[in-house]
Amino acid sequence: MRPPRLLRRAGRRTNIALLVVLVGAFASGVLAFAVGTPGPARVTTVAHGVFGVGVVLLIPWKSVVVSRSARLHPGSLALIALVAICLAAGFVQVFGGYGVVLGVTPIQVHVGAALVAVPLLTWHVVRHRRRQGLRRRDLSRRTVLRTGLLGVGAAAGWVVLETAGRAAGSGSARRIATGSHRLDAAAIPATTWLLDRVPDLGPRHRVAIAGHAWTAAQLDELAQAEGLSVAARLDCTSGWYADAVWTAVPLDRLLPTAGDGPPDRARGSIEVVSATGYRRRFPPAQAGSLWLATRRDGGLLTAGTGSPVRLVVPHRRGFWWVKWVAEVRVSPAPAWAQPPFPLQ
Ligand code: HEM
Ligand code: HEM
Ligand SMILES: Nc1nc2c(c(=O)[nH]1)N[C@H]1C(S)=C(S)[C@@H](COP(=O)(O)O)O[C@H]1N2
Ligand SMILES: [Mo]
Repeated sequence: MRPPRLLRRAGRRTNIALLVVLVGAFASGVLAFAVGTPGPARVTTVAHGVFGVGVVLLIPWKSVVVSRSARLHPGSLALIALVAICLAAGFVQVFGGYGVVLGVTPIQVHVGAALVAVPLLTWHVVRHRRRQGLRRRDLSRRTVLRTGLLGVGAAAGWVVLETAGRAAGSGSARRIATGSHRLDAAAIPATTWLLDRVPDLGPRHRVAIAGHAWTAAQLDELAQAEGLSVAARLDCTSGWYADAVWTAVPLDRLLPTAGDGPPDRARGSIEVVSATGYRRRFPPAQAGSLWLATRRDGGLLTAGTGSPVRLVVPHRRGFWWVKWVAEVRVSPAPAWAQPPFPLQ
């Protein structure tokens, strides 16, 4: 069957355009996980949505490319399935909201499918490499115009979806800049990043802060006595956020001041280490906004959510909020000397 006129030019440039939007979606997705401040987060998730819609818009053209193929490779069929799952889960996250079905959340399915798709797509592109490559003609005015049309179409498609989602009263209207949906603080799930486990910390647990051992009760008493607390939003990359008031002591109250410490303190980092080994580094200048918390909304923390002491870091995504804190140390290594995301 001959494809309709509009789709007849499907071919090499369709594949290149698809590669560009897929790489853009992947990169903006990873970035969306890293940013926590509203402005940049908004830009990132909107860009991500537009790239995602771009993938959807190319489906008719790519279908023509595929239909011309004499044989379908199993790896390519798996790729079709993965991209379909990724797209579906992305829309469920945006319009359906956060939820756990059969033990998984939409974002877990979304990112999981995207990660598995990466090696398959790489293989696909390598396998078909002889049919590809940019040519001089690709920079012609017509092609540039078509590329521009794809961009405009994707942006318009995103606006239509957003508008429809809002008009229909879907969850999309209430999500915040990072894309997360609201949960009641009392309903916060005990969340681990990847493979971390809730440790069994007995009453003898101590938090070593710059070499000095503190009991959780001492930290709690200090915070209560001085009325120290911080209102902060826990925004997890699994697609939810919750607002709460944390009874907590900021680290600049507990660490030696710059004058007392070794001279490299300003250049090094503050490393917060969990009893499980999970850890994150922060610039020393941020000590005042790193809070060691013992209570959430007045009640002691539960085992799953970091008891007896956890870190609270306003304006940073949840994976920075180290739970079950065992040690806070000033380290000569800079704050960027760590994987961008935890590995456990
Ligand atoms: C969503 C991602 C993609 C899917 C699901 C997909 C799927 C397919 C399928 C099913 C075929 C038919 C042949 C086969 O089974 O291998 C095919 C052909 C092909 N694909 Fe893809 N593809 C994707 C992305 C890409 C990208 C990013 C490129 C390169 C930049 C590419 C380049 C090609 C080429 C060159 C062919 C052969 C076309 C021909 O024989 O004329 N594909 N693709
Ligand atoms: C090829 C890979 C990917 C594609 C095609 C894709 C596509 C999409 C689509 C279509 C949406 C719905 C957008 C909307 O309706 O506004 C979405 C949402 C989302 N995706 Fe992806 N995505 C990909 C990879 C990733 C990765 C790797 C991450 C994170 C590491 C990620 C994180 C998110 C988040 C947080 C949302 C919700 C954003 C919002 O609420 O606006 N995505 N994605
Ligand atoms: N030790 C440790 N701390 C951790 C994690 C972890 O896996 N291990 N997960 C982080 C992530 S991804 C989030 S969103 C928050 C979740 O806190 P909650 O269990 O109170 O919801 O804790 C953070 N702190
Ligand atoms: Mo998280």
